[in-house]
Amino acid sequence: MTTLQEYLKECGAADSLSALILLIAEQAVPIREAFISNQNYADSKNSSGETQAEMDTWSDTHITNTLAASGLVREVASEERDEIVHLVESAPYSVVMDPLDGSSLIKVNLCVGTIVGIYEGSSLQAGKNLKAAFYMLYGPMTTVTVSVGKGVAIFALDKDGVYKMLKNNVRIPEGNLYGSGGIRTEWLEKHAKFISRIENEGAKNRYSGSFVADFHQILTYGGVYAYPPSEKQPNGKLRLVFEANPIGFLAAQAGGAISNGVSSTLEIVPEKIHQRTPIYVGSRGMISKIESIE
Ligand code: AHM
Ligand code: MG
Repeated sequence: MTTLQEYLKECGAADSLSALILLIAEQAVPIREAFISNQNYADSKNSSGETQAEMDTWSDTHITNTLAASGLVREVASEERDEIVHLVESAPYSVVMDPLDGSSLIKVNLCVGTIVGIYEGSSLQAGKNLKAAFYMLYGPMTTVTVSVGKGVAIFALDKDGVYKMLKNNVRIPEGNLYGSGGIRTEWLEKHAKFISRIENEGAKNRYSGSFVADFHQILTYGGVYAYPPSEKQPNGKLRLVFEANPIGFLAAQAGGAISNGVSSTLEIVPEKIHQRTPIYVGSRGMISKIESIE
């Protein structure tokens, strides 16, 4: 069975890029081990004003320290830090990350994950410029879903600590699942129309509260994950740099798409690190439908 390391080589990824992906993916082991002693919320808030879970800060510190020691990274932009962390100025890569996505689900032992994007050069670039994007999922298995611009592949960590391929050439089927964040009574008309249209066409609701896990379901079965805008949050809840861009890159590489409801978020050059964006990500048909509604 092809290992993650072999796959990256087959894709023609630069050795330094492969080394960086493997290094971050290996951190799934200590992150998993840390869940048991970091079950609670911390007394701190992140830059978006959300209360941090102990695992948010633990994973952020752990991965950032690992990247600092690697010598491969110029900048780290993390959902859990106000500012970009500057490491080695001459290093080739910048890492953007949500160190622990879905952290409200830790207490209930549902699936959460780590989302990562890697750019050459600086961290504030359009998502279409990503050199690699991947996420680790801490579910019944520990998996990595990865793209270096040559499609998408999924790997599972075995008992010897090696990622072995589960699936190559992943394509998002059109599918019929949807998961939408926000509160129904606060949805704007366009989003409400979209959801009622797809429900009338037979779409079934599945939403866990972990973007990365919900996206993985959409990647597998097809459909759409949405976190829409509202009057109170005109740009929705999720962040362009750490969440939309890496996941959108993977969706596009799997034949799907990501949109803010009007156009692709992969084209947007971020103006600030914690910029939010409405998100619709999934199969192409679903994204065309939301974009076609006035
Ligand atoms: P997090 O990065 O702090 O975990 O927040 C983002 C999460 C997403 O994983 C998830 O889809 C969404 O927020 C859930 O929000 P809500 O509880 O409003 O549905
Ligand atoms: Mg998140």
